[in-house]
Amino acid sequence: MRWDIFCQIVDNYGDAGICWRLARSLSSIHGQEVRIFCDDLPTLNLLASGVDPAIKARVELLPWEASYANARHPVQAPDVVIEAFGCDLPERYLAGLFIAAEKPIIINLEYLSAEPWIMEFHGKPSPQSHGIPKYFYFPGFQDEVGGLLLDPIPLAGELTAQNIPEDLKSAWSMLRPNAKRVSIFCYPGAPLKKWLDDLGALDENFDILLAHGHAELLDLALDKPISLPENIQLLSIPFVSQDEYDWVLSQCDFNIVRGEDSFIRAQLAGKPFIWHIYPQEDRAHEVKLAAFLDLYLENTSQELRLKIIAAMTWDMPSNWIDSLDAWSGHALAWRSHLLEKQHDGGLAARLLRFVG
Ligand code: TRH
Repeated sequence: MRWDIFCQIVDNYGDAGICWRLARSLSSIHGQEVRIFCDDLPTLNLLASGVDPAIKARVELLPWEASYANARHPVQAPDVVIEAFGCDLPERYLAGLFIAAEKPIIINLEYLSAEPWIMEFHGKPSPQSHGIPKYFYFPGFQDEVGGLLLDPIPLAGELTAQNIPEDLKSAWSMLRPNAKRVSIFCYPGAPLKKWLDDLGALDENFDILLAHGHAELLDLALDKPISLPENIQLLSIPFVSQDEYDWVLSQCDFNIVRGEDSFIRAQLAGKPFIWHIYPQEDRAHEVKLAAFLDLYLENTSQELRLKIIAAMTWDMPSNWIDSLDAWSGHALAWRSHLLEKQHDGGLAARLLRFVG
């Protein structure tokens, strides 16, 4: 089938990240013909840049305006149109669909959530005055919902440890063999300085890999170097491609992630992590985090459960780090559980069945 994915970048990288991951799964694993129309092509290209050229060549990455041409070629209406995160389709594109002989199916791809209410809303029609069929599609963890974007499923960390991506060689050459490795990709507002100070009071070495732009969060780039204890080494890494970032997650002992794509990647990496969930004004993110923790911690001991909840809500590491080994074991078990639950191929495969 032919798919058009519409991606409007609200802020950050998540919108492009999700669209790219979905497009590559549909094309390279399921043999679909996919185009992405995006209002910020450079960001999309950046995320997709590290991938095997054969995979990239299978997906057309196009500017938003390129979709207008469809108005002149209604015959070329695709089979499926995806509105990522409810973005509005361009009027001129929609006009082309109105006069197309065969109407596509429109999918409103929603934000990921672990909340149980999505089970009731997933797959429901969203009737439109123009009559083209449109449905809500909710990604999620439960069997009844739209699944998770799994591809490419990362290999276990030790298998890929030698394949250091070019962009990361310099940072990797600074890593200390006796240090725990932590990656940080979070939103402004996280109590990072206090968190690192607390880590610094522990009797262990930590190498901290700061994602692009995060040195600024610590004022490092402003020539106001913060002083940290010697057991902490801060290393900034550049913005790398999506595959390379996935690799970083699999090579660390602990990750701080955010948004929804890096959140799933941290789980597939099989490592303990803090999910710095996208903060919303009405505090809806707290409900979302609690819903995820209910699933994630279902089979853990009460002690580990309390420690992980503390860590995820930014309690200081000294209060939970003694559970890191147990958490590492849990993270691996959770990875296996996720892959088992999504053995049907996850989001891309479920979406194909849904529209098929
Ligand atoms: O960038 P984000 O904060 O995106 C967010 C979320 O999607 C959020 O739900 C949404 O409401 C908001 O955007 C508008 O976090 P996320 O989802 O983890 O996406 C980051 C993407 O960037 C992910 O695909 C990984 C990728 N990435 C790289 O490719 N290279 C890098 O160096 C880094 C740090 C990330």
